[in-house]
Amino acid sequence: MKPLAERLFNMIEEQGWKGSIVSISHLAELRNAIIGRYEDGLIEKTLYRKQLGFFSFDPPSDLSGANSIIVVAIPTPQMRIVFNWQGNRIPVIVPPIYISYTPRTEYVQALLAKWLRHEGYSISKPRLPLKTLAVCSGLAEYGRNNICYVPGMGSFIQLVAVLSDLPCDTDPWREPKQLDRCQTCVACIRHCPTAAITKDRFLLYAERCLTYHNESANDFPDWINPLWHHCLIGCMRCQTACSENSEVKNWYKDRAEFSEQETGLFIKGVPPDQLPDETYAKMKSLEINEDYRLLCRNLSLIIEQGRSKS
Ligand code: B12
Ligand code: SF4
Ligand code: SF4
Repeated sequence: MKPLAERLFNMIEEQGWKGSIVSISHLAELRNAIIGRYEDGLIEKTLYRKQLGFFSFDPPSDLSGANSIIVVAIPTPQMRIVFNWQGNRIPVIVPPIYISYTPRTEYVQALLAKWLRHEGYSISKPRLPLKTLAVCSGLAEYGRNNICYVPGMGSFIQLVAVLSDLPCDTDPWREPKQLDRCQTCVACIRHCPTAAITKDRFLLYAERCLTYHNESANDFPDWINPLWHHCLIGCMRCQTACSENSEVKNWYKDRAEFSEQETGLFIKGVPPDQLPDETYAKMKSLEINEDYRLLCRNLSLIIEQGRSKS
């Protein structure tokens, strides 16, 4: 009989995913990678509070004898949604992971829980920095854009983790590693509209990242040029510019099309409960975690750009 961890990773690979397992003793290093940098003043205060404050680096209280952290990368395409407006069909991209983010996480965690339960083990759901975990577990490597890449999947992945009492016999933990390709490349620096990626340090200036701002309901700072927005949410510039993504960068799933009338309702910001039933159902079926009003605002910006170009 093959060792348990090997059988677990066979099951993960049968799903088309890739995974790794490290000892739970590395919670301290994960803490230091984030909180250490924050305490050294390298992470901006507001961004830390809003985006990173939810992490927990303590052993789980709902799982005694936790031994390991399992991390999985799931290949995830971009989604394309078509909006009809003033006689034009306008395809708008939703970057990988935004659509069905929570159901995908829950599905992966439930499958791991079921498989492990059958073998006599349990899981707990962590709140950990998943890129640091994926890279230090050997599953992924960092690009200069601070996004992580898995061989054969590029950066078009969603990361999911669980804590488990499954023993971790071989521990592949390592120091963070950068893609070799970055040694001779600066494409993401050149294509990043906001100068969030720089040569002066590896750590992203995340407070400048367009995604940080268009995921927020706050007004945009003055220095953001509205023409920079090109996705319904988030930004794809540093991922599509990257040669490491050449195999996946044209991977889209067409998800929905909204008529001229429906698009008009979104642009006006008509509240979800006042949308026609069919439009509401279509919008809900997208399973985008983000706030509806925020998506309407971002869509208006993209449509407005089309107008200013024509
Ligand atoms: C907070 C957050 C954000 C914030 C802040 C991003 C940031 N860089 O911190 C904002 C809103 C800006 C954001 C944006 C995006 N995000 Co986000 N985000 C997260 C979240 C919740 C935490 C990320 C985190 O740990 N940040 C803290 C910083 C300090 O860690 P870090 O970025 O890994 O930085 C490390 C390196 O810089 C390293 N380092 C420092 N110096 C050096 C030097 C060398 C040589 C090396 C090798 C390393 C190294 O040390 C740091 C700590 O380990 C995770 C989900 C999760 N639970 O982990 C998703 C997550 C990271 N996001 C994700 C995605 C997809 C995105 C976007 C691509 C969305 C989009 N635009 O479409 C962008 C990418 C922007 C970018 N270039 O990073 C995915 C990443 C998938 C992937 N392929 O990597 C995640 C993992 C969600 C998921 N479940 O899959 N995100
Ligand atoms: S674009 Fe170039 S520098 Fe940036 S992550 Fe990709 S390979 Fe590295
Ligand atoms: S997601 Fe966009 S704004 Fe953020 S680092 Fe990448 S290119 Fe720059």
